[in-house]
Amino acid sequence: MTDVDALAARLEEAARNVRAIPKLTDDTPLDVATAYAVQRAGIERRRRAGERLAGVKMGFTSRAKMAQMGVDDVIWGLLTDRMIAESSVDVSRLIHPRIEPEIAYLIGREVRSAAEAEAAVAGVAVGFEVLDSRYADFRFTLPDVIADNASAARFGVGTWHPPRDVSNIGLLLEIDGRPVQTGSSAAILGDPARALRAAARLATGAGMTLQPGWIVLAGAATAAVPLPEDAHVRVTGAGLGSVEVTT
Ligand code: OOG
Ligand code: MG
Repeated sequence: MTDVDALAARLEEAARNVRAIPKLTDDTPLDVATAYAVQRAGIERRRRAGERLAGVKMGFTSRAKMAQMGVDDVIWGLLTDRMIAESSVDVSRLIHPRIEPEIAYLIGREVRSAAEAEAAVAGVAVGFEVLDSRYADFRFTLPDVIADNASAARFGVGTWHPPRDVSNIGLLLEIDGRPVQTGSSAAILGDPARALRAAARLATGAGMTLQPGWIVLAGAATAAVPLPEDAHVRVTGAGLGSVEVTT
């Protein structure tokens, strides 16, 4: 039997030491179900250390991301309160951080099924996600990235707006005033609401429910870009305003 907790511990140590490790599948065959068990074990370790669940992130919901990372299945991971970046991110604590624009949903009440997801939304916002694969060279197989909580590291959201159609929001990622990525939320499964429903379905399938106050990141519509030191990043969503973060 695969020692899922030992694999979760390897990933946790890589993050703590700010040092990339070889991908798990280099020495341990992993199927998708076992990879999610490793992810869950990592989250349990964080909870034991006092972190609280703050939401769900979807990954590889756009072609741009699938193509960038060479992975072509939608995945999910869990967000905790310790990952929330208010206005700055300390990149010295990260291995090789990247940043990407996100569409974020605020959950207003418990979601017991995918069908309930949209009606439970209390707000929508533009956001960003800072990814930091714990694997060398940011390279992995599908089970590896699942075990690594979908590369989740930090995230932030802008001002919440009342629920609205976000199926075609123009997205702009700027670093130090230079546009580095542009896209549309339509790239996210055709409509980020599909990613939201998938998050609800995956959570219930795993014996969890989306909780009031949780945030769902629908997945990036563009490729992620390296997040350098001393950078000022702005993500703008047409009609949703901007969110800024410095490093
Ligand atoms: C995995 C995370 C993918 C997204 O929005 O597609 C993701 C990675 O790219 O390392 O967060
Ligand atoms: Mg993302």
